[in-house]
Amino acid sequence: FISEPKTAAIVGCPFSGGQPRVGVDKGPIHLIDAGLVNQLVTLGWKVNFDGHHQFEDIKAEDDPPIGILKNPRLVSRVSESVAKAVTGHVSKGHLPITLGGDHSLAMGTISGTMNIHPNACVVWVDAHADINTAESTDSGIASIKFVSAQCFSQQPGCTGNIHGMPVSFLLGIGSKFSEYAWLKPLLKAERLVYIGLRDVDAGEKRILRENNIKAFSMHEVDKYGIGKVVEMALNHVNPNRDLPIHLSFDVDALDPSVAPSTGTPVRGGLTFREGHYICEAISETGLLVALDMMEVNPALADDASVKKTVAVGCSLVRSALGETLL
Ligand code: B3U
Ligand code: MN
Ligand code: MN
Repeated sequence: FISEPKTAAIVGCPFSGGQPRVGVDKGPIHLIDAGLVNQLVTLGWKVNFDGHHQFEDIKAEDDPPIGILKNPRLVSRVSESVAKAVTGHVSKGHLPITLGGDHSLAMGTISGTMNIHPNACVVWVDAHADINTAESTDSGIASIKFVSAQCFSQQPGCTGNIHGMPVSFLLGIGSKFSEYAWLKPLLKAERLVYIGLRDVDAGEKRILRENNIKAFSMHEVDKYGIGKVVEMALNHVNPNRDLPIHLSFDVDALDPSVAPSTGTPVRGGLTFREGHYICEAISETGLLVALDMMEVNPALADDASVKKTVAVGCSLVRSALGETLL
């Protein structure tokens, strides 16, 4: 699906409106400053990057919550513009690499991919399922208190943050909002698979069950090993290994010891190698058409932790683009 010469297009998205913590908008800047473009060139890719997206013209004049949704218009317009950019790159046979920014951006990236490849499958690597609806987003409060003390103390009421919801919007489940009319629910539940889950709200678990969505939590990673998990995941969404793959990687899927600088770290995550293995195995299929690297927040944790997180973000992207294949 990628034309020769192999070309990657960096979509830098300094955006934080889908969640409450400042700093995640600086993620893409740090990933680029760490030398990502040259690293990919060294791997033999042509790389197009003409600066980070400026969402200036999109700034919502006045953006009060719609029901429980926070920054609903801003998130919608930013994702819509990201969708256009991604569609443009994919239509040329280029591989868009979207650097977040918070994970609400995936409404844009996945819509953008599916506009060109409606049969694409999505591999969502994350500690979280990001599948809350406007109705279910409340269901996290009780568990957050215990699971993530940090989240609770910083943000009483971690609800209505759209970075916890992009998957439900892409699937077309839950309430519809006229502000999101551009977003066509092109994603089918059977073309979606998760790896790395370990902090899933009660309402989200119900949604996963009711929609028969395949998910490999950390429990399955422990039980089967990452090699088997990725094989089973691909067998589910891409049984004949002939469909394009969109990989949406939330850096918080990794253990906080590996990627500490992120908004909602959850202990017990993927090791450095497990994270890379996922990227390598998908690279090996030759079916990757779009990649997201999300939720790197350089404002959280000390300098050494930031460096570590940014470096691992770059390294995962390189693996997805074939670095470790001999
Ligand atoms: N499930 C919670 C918490 C969360 C989701 N994604 C992140 N945190 N990074 C929510 O807000 O929906
Ligand atoms: Mn996420
Ligand atoms: Mn997450």
